[in-house]
Amino acid sequence: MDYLKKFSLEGKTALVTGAAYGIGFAIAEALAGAGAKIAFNCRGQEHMDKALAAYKEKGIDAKGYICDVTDETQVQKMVADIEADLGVIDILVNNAGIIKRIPMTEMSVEEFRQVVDIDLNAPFIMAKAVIPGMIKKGHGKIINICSMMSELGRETVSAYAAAKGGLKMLTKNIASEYGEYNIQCNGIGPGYIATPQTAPLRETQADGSRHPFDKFIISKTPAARWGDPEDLMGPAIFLASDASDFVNGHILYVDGGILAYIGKQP
Ligand code: NAP
Ligand code: GCO
Repeated sequence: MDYLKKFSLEGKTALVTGAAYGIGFAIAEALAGAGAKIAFNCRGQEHMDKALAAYKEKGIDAKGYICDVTDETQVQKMVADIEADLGVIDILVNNAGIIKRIPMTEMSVEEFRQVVDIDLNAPFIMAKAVIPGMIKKGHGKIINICSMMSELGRETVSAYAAAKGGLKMLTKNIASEYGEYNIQCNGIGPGYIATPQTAPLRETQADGSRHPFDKFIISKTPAARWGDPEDLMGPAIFLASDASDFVNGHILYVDGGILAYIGKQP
C-alpha cells in the first residue's frame, strides 16, 4: 500500500477561519497544495479583496466569505453556503484569533470577554456548525490553533492564556465526544511566529537595536529563531489528512523546542 497517499487531501473541502493573512493563509496554502478545495473567511471587504488577490497569485482558487466567527447566525449561514458551493466540510481549521496585551488589573471585563469570545467561544460555535455534516459524511478533521499560552503564562496576556488553555481542553473534549464518529480533533500549538499579531514584539528600536522581547524569544527557543507561518504547513497537512486518523485529542506544539527548554544557563 502506498502510505504516502494517506497525506493527500484530494477531493476534500477545507475551511480555514481568519485566513486572509498570517498563519491561516499559510495553512490554507498548504492544504490547497495537498489537494483540498479551500474556503476561508475574514471580517471585512478590504482584507477579503487583498486575500483573494494573494490566493490568486499563489494559483489557489480559494472561496472567501465575510463572516465574524463569534456570530452563530453568520457562522451557520457560511457553513451552509460552503456546503452549497464546495460540498460538505471535511476539514475545519479554527485559526481566527486575537490577543490583547494589557496587565490584568488594567484590563476591562469587556476586553477580557472579547478575547475569550473570539479565541474560545468561536471555535465552539464553528465546531458545532460543522460536526453534524461530518457525522453524516462519516469522517471529519478539526484543527484548533492553540498557543504556547495553552501551557504557559506571562505578563499581560491573561485573557489570551485563559482562552487558549480552554481551547486545548475543548480540543480534548471534541475528540472524546465525537471520536466514535470518526472525527479527529487535534490542536496545533505554534511557538512564536512572525506574523502581524507578533509584529509589535519584533519592532526595531529607535536606536536600531532589536526589540528586547525579540531577543528574549530567540534566547528561549532552542532553534534560536522565530517561526515562520510556513513552519506550520507540514503539521497542518498531517493533522488534516488520513495519515493522522488514529491521532485524536493531541496538541502538536510547533515551537522550535520552547516547551522542552529550561533556558540558557547563566
Ligand atoms: P493575525 O496575523 O493577527 O491574523 C488573525 C486572523 O484572524 C486574521 O485573518 C483576522 O482577520 C482573523 N480574525 C480575527 N478575529 C476574527 C473574527 N472575529 N472573525 C473572523 N476572523 C477573525 O494572527 P496570526 O499570528 O496569524 O494568528 C493566527 C492564529 O494563531 C490565532 O489564533 C493566534 O492566536 C494563533 N497563534 C499565533 C501565534 C504567533 O506567534 N503569531 C502563536 C501561537 C498561536 P480579519 O482581521 O481580516 O477579520
Ligand atoms: C505574546 C504572544 C504569544 C504568541 C503565541 C505564542 O504576546 O506572548 O503574542 O501569545 O502570539 O500565541 O504561542
